[in-house]
Amino acid sequence: MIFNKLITSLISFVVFCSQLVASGSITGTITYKGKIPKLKKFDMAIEPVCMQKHETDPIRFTGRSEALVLGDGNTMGNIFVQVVSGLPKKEYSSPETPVILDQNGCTYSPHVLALMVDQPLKFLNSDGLLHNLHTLPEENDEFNVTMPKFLKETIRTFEYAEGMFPIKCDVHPWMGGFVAVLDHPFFAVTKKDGVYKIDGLDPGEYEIEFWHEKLGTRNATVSVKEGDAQTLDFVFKR
Ligand SMILES: [Cu+2]
Repeated sequence: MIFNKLITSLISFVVFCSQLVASGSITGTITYKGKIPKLKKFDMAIEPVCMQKHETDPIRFTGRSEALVLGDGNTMGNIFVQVVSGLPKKEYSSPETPVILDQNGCTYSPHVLALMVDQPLKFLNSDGLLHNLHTLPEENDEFNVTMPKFLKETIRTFEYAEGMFPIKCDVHPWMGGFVAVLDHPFFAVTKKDGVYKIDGLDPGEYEIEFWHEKLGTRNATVSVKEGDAQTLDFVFKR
């Protein structure tokens, strides 16, 4: 009897606690509206290994296709979504799990990535070719690392929060990508389906920024209630 009561109180306590911390989320799909620019082809002739990797995926040859990756219904990939205001002022710990950037088929996979301050960024060299990793940040230290064909991976971290900056390979002029460093975990990068989700948000009013490498940034505000899953779709118009 006492045991049952104890269990009941324990359950109510757990439910009470979970309500206290019920966080909200923002999710949505990003789509493109406008003229689709003509895609220019990469010329990878100097690297037959990479050309072969793209034989079955000719779209990946197209230089601008990385800048405009569209899925069914013109959903947009490579959109960086982040909360830019409304967050409580506090320090967030960085994950120890590395973010992976693979040099594969002489392209960066992913083309756009975001990670937290001090979170490891692990660069892989699946191509087994000579690449180099050259970042062009403004706040963080620039690095220019040679990745010889025998070097399978190398790890770097970033000291300061910073918006999107380019990374490029000086060996293959078409290879380029973008990296952003954040001091909070409320961000996402879309894949081809254009879907993003940011969760773990306290109730509040947030400003969300959508970034695209050519179209720049757009902002929207959204109000999140306790335990709420808010939908915020966005259309990039050109
Ligand atoms: Cu390269």
